[in-house]
Amino acid sequence: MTPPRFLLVNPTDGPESEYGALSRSGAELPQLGLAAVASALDLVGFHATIRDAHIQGLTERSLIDAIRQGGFRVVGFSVYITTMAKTFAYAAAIKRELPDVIVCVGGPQVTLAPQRFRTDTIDYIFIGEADESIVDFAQALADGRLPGGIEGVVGLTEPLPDAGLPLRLVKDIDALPPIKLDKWYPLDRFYPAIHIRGKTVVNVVSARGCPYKCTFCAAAEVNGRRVRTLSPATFVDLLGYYASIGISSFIFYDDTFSLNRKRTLEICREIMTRNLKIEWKCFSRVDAVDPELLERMRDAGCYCITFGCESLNDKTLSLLKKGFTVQQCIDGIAQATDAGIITCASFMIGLPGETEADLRSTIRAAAASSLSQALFPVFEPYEGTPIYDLCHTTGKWIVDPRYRNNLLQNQESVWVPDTMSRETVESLAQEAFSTFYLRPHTIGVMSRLVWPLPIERKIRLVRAGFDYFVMNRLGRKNKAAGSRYR
Ligand code: B12
Ligand code: SF4
Repeated sequence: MTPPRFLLVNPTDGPESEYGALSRSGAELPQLGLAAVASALDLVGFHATIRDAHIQGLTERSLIDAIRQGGFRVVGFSVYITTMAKTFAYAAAIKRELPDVIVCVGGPQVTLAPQRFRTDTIDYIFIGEADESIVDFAQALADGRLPGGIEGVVGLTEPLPDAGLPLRLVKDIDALPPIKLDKWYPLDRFYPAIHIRGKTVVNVVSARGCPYKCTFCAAAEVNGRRVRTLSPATFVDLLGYYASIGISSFIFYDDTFSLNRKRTLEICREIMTRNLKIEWKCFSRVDAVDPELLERMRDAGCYCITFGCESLNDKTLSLLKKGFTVQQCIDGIAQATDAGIITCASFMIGLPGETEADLRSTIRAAAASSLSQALFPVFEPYEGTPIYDLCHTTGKWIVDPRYRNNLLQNQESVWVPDTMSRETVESLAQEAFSTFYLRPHTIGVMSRLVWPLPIERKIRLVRAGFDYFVMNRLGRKNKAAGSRYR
C-alpha cells in the first residue's frame, strides 16, 4: 500500500476576517498546531505539506488542483472559531470533486465543539492534541486499514457522545520532535502584530496546559489543566536553532510563560549562558511575576509582556474566576514597567452582569495605570467554555451561536449582557481604545516603541490608527445597529 500523503491547511482569510478595522495591527503567524502534526508525521516517514490560505492563497479551485497535483490522500484542516465556515466550504468542495480523498479536522474549535463537525463531508474528527493520534491514523492507512478505534479520533461511522470524547493529550511533550517552522512555511511571508520587534518573527510554545479555571477561556479545554513542559534545555535548543538561521525575535505563546518561577529562571539562565542574542515577548498573569523574576526575564531578552487582566473591577474578576484582584493587576504591571519591560494588557468589554459603571471604572483605571498598551475587544463567548452556558441566561445573542459567533470584526457584538444595550457595549469599546491610546502617556510610550520597528511596520501602525479612529467611525455612523439573529 502506498503511504498516504497529507495536505494540511490553515483555512484562514487572515486578520481581516478576525479583526476588521484593526486588521492592519494584527498578525499572520505560522500555525504551530499544523506544524506539530506535520513534524510528527515526518518523524515516522510520512509526507506532509502545509498550506496557509492567507499567505499562500487558496480558493476551492486551487485547493482541488493542489490535491490532484500533489497526489494527497488526506486533507486536514486546523480549525479556529473564525475558520469554521471556510473549513466546511473547502470540505464540501473536496467531497464534490474528489470523493475518495479523506477529509479530517483538528484544532481548538474541533476540540471545543466536535458535534459541529459531524457532517457527511468530514471523515475524521481529531480531539485534543494530535501529535500521536495522527501517527496512529497514518499507520492504519498505510497498512491498508480504515482508521477506527483510535484514541482521540472519531470517524463518520463511529459514535460521538453529546458530551464529546475525552481529550487526547501528549504526556511527555519533551519527547516530541522539535517544531522547526522554517521546514514547513515560507517564514519571510508571515508578519507579526505591529508592536513586535524584529524582521522575521517566530512563534514558539514551551508548555501545554493551564491549571487555572477562568470561565471565559478555552485554553484548558483545548490542552487540559495538567501543565506539560519542554525542559529548559530542549526549549533553548530550539531558540538556538532559530538563532543559527538568523532569527532573533520570538513570541513565546505559552498561556502563562512564567507560571513555574524556577523553570522560568532556568530558561533565562540557559539563554544567558549560551549567549543567545534574542528578544522575545511573552504572555503571563499578574500574579505570576515578581521584581527579581522580571529582571532576569528582561536580561534574557524579554522586552514585552501581555497580561490577561480582562477587567479592572473586582466584581467582574471574581465572576471570571481569574484568581487575582485589581490591586494585583496594578502591582504586576508596575513591577514589569519598573523592570523596563513594555506592558500590554487585554481586557474584555460587555461581560455577563457588567454595567456601564463597571466598564467605566475599568477604562479609567487602565488609563491611569503605567500600561504601555491595552486591548479592549468586545467580549465573545466561546463554545465549550463555562461562560458560554451562562450567556444563555444572562444576555442575548446578536448572531446565531449555533453556526458562527465570530462577529468580533470592527468590535461588533456577538452577544450582549442584559445589563447593557448593544450600542452601549460597542461605543464603550471604542471609547476605551480612544481614552487609552489618545492619552499623552501612551502616545509617548508608543513613539518609543515604534522607533526600533522596521519601516513597513511603522507604516502599518499609522494606517491601523487611521483605519480604526477615522474610517471605522465614519462607517459606523452610517450603520444601523440591531440584532441580526432571528
Ligand atoms: C498562539 C495563539 C494564537 C495566535 C497564533 C495562531 C497561529 N497562527 O498559530 C494568534 C494570535 C494569531 C491567534 C489568533 C486567534 N486566536 Co488564538 N490562541 C493561541 C494560543 C495561545 C496557542 C495556540 C498554539 O499555537 N498552541 C500550540 C499548538 C501546538 O497546539 P494547537 O494549535 O492546539 O494544535 C494541536 C491540536 O489542536 C491539534 N490540531 C491543530 N490543528 C490540527 C489540524 C489537524 C488536521 C489535526 C489532525 C490536528 C490539529 O493537534 C495539534 C498538536 O497537538 C491558544 C491557547 C491555547 N492554549 O491553545 C489560543 C486560542 C487557540 N485562540 C483562540 C482564539 C479565540 C483566537 C482568535 C479567534 C481570536 C480572535 N478573536 O481573533 C484568533 C483566530 C485565529 C485564526 N487563525 O483563525 C482560542 C480558541 C477559541 C476557538 N474556539 O477557536 C484559544 C484557545 C484561546 C482562548 N481565548 O481561549 N491565536
Ligand atoms: S485566561 Fe490564562 S490563566 Fe486563565 S485559564 Fe486561560 S490561559 Fe489559563
